[in-house]
Amino acid sequence: MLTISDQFPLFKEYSADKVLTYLDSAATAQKPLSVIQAEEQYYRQSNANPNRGIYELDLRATEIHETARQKVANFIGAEFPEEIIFTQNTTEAFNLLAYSYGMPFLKEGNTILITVMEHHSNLIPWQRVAKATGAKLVYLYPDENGHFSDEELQSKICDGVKLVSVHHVSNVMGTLSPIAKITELAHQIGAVVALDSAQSIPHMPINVKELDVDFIAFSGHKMYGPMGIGVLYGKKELLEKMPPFMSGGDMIDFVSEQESTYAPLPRKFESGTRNVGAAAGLSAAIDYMQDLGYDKITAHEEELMVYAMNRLTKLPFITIYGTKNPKERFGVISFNVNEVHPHDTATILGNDEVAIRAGHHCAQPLMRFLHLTACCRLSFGVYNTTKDIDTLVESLKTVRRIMGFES
Ligand code: C6P
Repeated sequence: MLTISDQFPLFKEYSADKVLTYLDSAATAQKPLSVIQAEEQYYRQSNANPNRGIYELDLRATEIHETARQKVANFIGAEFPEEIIFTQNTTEAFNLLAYSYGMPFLKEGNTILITVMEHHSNLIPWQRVAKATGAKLVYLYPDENGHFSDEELQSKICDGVKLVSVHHVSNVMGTLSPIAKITELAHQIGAVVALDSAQSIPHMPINVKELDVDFIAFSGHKMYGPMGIGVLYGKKELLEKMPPFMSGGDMIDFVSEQESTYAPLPRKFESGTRNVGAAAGLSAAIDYMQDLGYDKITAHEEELMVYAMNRLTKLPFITIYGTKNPKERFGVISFNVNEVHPHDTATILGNDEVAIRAGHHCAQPLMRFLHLTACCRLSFGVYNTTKDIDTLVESLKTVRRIMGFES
């Protein structure tokens, strides 16, 4: 088991007299010192508007931005750095995809296929594309454990489907989607596949070649990097034929009064001043994860998941949503304290300095599918230990007591 919380300044600096039990890393991860320092160092030593000036400082800023792009490309096994488009976050990545691929290339008679487990950022943009183009938005439904049957996949990934956009790991159920089967079936019928890796990249290695997906989206802030930077990876031949999303400065080649031509990849999709400080932080986050090694990260998180499931399933007043097999869950456990509103649970835990999330988790169709209005969710990062789970369990017992139950 890793014990590395001292590499994360927030745990020391949060309070002089309180100990934080942070179990909300699926919302955003805490940052190691090296990430904080990389962003600070950029602003102290290299801050300029990249791709504009031809003086030393500007060349430094441009180099930091492009080095980060190359680092992301290597990290996820992309062939070309220009296949990496920097966005603000996963949400912007999906909007880019919806506006630059969905709007121009989909039409009436086409189907967009997603799952009922998607985060709203991989759902609302497709609703808008469907409304604007006349394409149909169709859903894959899982069983109660979050698994999709072969029959469901085979019957829905059929003629007419042009785009399949699915989660890699669900932010509520914690389960892995059957992405190999999905890409195999989708590519057989010429559909493109987009993968939401926001909740997988903090926990498992991602290789775009092995996954054979056409697009991948993720956020820097969930993988120990800063807020304000995310990634859309796309296969070069697809990105090349897509029109720009946002337009304005830096994404152009030649501009006349009525017409413009656009810059080559990746700048066609990166208009306006870029977040170079966040790119520096993201580079440092990738270094941090690589130094730690995914082998250690996955072993640590598996141990935590086994421990947490074991302790939680022994509490008679807890209902867990989705599979109880810890080997099938990554990073998150969604649950409720029986007969207690999830916001009451989260508030009482918060009073004990135990930070979890309660609500619909930006997945309202999934909540309805599970016959819930809301639930609690705990989620792990590399800094959590079994002690955090023990603290949570004690605090859950307090919830029951305060709400007037004996156990
Ligand atoms: N989920 C959670 O607490 P952004 O906000 O753009 O960085 O990430 C959006 C997003 C997309 N897909 C998945 C699977 C996600 O979990 C998230 C973010 C956070 O579950 C905040 S709502």
